Amino acid sequence: MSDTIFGKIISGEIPTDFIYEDEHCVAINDIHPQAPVHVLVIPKKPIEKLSDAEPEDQALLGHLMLAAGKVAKQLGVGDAFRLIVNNGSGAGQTVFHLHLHILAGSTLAEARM
Ligand code: DGP
Repeated sequence: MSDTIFGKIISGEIPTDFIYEDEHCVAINDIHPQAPVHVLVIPKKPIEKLSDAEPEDQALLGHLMLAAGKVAKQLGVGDAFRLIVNNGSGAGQTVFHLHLHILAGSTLAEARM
């Protein structure tokens, strides 16, 4: 598992409520929400950033998108949400364990992501 905060969350070293979990990923509420719904979908495999993903990760990347759709449905925002991946510090990535941001809710237009 990665040495990042997300690696520690996934391993259970830092106890965190998972709002979704399956064999390949977890979803947690973002600690600094930028919209009424702001959830992170995090693969259990510790890929640092999207541009480090390899062809062998193709199925996992698809899985993350499908999981995001399921989580959005579970949260009641299945018809109106935005997915964001910050890739690299120049794009605002701060935790170097790949994750998808799901943003939704009434103030989505104001989200700063
Ligand atoms: P990014 O900038 O794309 O790397 O997004 C990292 C996000 O992770 C940021 O929106 C804040 C969130 N975050 C950082 N540390 C924690 C934590 O310990 N718990 C939770 N739930 N979220 C965190």
